[in-house]
Amino acid sequence: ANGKAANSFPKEISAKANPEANEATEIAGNIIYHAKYSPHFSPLKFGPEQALYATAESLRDRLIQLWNETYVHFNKVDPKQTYYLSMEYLQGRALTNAIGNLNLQGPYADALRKLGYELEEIAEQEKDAALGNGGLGRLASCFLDSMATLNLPAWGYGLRYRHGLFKQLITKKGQEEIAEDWLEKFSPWEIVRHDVVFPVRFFGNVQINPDGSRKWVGGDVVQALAYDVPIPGYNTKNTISLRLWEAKARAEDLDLFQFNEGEYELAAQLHSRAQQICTVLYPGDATESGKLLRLKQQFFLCSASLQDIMSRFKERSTAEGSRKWSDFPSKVAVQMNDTHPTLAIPELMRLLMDDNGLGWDEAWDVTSRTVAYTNHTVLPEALEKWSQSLMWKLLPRHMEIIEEIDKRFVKNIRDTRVDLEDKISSLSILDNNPQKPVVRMANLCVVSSHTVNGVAQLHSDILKAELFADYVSIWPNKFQNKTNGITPRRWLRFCSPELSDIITKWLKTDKWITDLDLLTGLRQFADNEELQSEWASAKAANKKRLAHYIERVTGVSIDPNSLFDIQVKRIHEYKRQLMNILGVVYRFKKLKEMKPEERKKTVPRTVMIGGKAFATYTNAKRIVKLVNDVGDVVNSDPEVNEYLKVVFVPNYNVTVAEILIPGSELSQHISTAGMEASGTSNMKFALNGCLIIGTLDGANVEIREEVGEENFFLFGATADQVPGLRKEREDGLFKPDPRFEEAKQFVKSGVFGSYDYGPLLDSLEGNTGFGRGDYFLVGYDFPSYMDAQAKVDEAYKDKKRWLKMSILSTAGSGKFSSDRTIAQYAKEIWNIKACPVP
Ligand code: HBZ
Repeated sequence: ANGKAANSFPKEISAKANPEANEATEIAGNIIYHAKYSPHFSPLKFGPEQALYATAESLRDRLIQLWNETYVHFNKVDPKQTYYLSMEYLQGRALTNAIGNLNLQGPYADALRKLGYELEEIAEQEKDAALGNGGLGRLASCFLDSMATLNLPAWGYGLRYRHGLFKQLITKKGQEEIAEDWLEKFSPWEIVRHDVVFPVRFFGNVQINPDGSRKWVGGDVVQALAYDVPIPGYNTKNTISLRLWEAKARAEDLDLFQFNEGEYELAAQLHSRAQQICTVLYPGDATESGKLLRLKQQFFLCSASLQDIMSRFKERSTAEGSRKWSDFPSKVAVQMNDTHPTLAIPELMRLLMDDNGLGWDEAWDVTSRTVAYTNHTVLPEALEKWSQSLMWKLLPRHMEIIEEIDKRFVKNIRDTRVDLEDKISSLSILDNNPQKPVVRMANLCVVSSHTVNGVAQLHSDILKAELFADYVSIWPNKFQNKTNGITPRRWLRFCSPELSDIITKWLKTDKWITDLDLLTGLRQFADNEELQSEWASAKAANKKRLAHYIERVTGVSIDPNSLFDIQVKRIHEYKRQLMNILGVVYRFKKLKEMKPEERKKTVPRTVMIGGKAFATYTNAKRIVKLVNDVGDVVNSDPEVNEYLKVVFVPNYNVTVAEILIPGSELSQHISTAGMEASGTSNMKFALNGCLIIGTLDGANVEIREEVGEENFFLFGATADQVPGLRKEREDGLFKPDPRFEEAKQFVKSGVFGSYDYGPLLDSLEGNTGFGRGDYFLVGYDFPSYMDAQAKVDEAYKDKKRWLKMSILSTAGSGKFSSDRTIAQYAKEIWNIKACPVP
């Protein structure tokens, strides 16, 4: 606070009574109005928290206005509309983003200053909405921003989890998880739609009617209640909706008789079962009950969303008389974000046939022309497979439909493709292996969708050549690539205003914010000393801000003049954080061995690693522990800590990323080639002028093409070499580099504490009885990784060269705007057009 009026309740400001009234005065008046008349706290308090809620509510008024106008306009024009179905959205904070997208930065900052606060300070109060795990969830959120900005008639559907992704606490034991609580008070951004409620059934059985039609009856019915989060586009009136469903029981589900008998838990059984559905993001599925809950969540999202979509279709058709269901695909596109919403397929079939009287062929035609599927992984263990018995129990009618889809598909193959006879067992949807009969969700998606896409060129190529190769021979035109993207609003304009202003100044326009290809205009100035010095000072300011943050959350003080080297992403063996930290261990050992004057010649580095490990993923948790242990030893070593610091950044999330990425100089995207479908943080780093050290994996390949190979630190095996290298390793033909052996040995020697890293390091050994035979090829790639790191140090010594590379990196990032990605989905998959609110 600037110490003026903060904390005490400000005097009312009436815009009308004030002849000098300007936008800021009006906004300040609205904020005070909300502080007073939308009270969520004891009266007349105006601390930072009250100021946040009142500020958010003043913005919400505008958003609701725009959202209503958008909705009315879409209703009137009645365009074809896309519905993005996703179990995850990583929205992060919304305040700065909404203010920025509405272009109200100046007025809001002034208004809050009148009330005794700085906008940044108020924005800091907001919780980070983390209704997702990682890349897939953040992608969905970037897509919403682009859909709104491009004025597309498109909506998101998701679940309103009471608790988002766990908070990560770092203790002596390593990572500990604690429940996240974004709704502890309430979210000022959501609008509950008491009139948008749909019943969703679970369990029960299939009734066969006298006319042969079938109906799903009995079981439990819960209510899906809609909460709308308005999503403003940048510099447009269009404001779309993220509709999140919450599960509720009906009043009559409370058994009053039992309750009055004192059987409280029994009486409220249905209530608590309904409540469980949206309690947590990604319930652990090691147990049967966990699996059942996850499947319930998926079906809940699909059923509620489809009922809503179909009722809107019917509603809009009444003007020109009743619309035919065969027109549905010309009005509705449904995009499934991975296989998690696959049940949308049998649910749409069921609703069309059992509730609306369509025959199989008509229903199938409508469904398969409506749905499309995005694949985000080729890792076999990540491909969803649901047990058939669980599915029969929870969704008996859907299992009938899935069986029928499979039967018809298999018959069709048998009739038309004798050459595929021996592939049928892997192409079919049902895997009837008597040991463990399952439904293969990806197969159901491929068979039923009009379009299937991967998320980077290499990934899409691998899908076509490997995972879905036989399907390609059946439907050669079904498969597409849509290289991921990120929103340049949140990931440059708002998180690095300093750098943005410089870009705008040199390009003489701020149009790059919605037309990111314009960044190529920076190339011509990459050698310009004036730009370089401005660039350097913006980067330095961002590094300083990051250093303060690190000191605040970890207590470690880092040198803003050192090279800031960052790897942040979910902890996974294929992402190879272990290679990073072994590289650090080797560097530390060499620094220790050097004479002081030799050390002085090295490039000081601060290595930051952050990310969450899935709670039951033991090796990932060991990696977290190792990074922390290495940090403790290195950072307190008086000989070395001037030249090397190692920090584990706790609780990595969208908000933390907004501080880390602008302050980064080198970032690591070092997955085993072929395993990272795309990556999206690589795009954010590159956009912010951060250089990448990376493998030829996912979108790295395209980033390197765009920024230029001389501005990318490449190393490692290529995707097509990987199978052969694994085989060699298995056959005992691999000769490890001495540096790799030395680093492992150093960890084993106990320098970093007494924790038993044996099992983790064993995973890097060949097939010696333990470990996984270094499946991720850390050993093979380590020497070329270390060589690339040496090139990084060399390049950093030449400040001008580094600045030039940094500028060229930003200049080459235009392709990675999610505006480009979404425009391609709109044109090449959804067939929808912009529908701007006049
Ligand atoms: O999707 C990620 C990919 O790993 C990454 O390469 C890509 O850039 C990104 C966007 O396309 N995948 C995920 O984030 N996947 C999940 O979070 C996930 C969640 C639930 C699951 C499986 C995977 O059951």
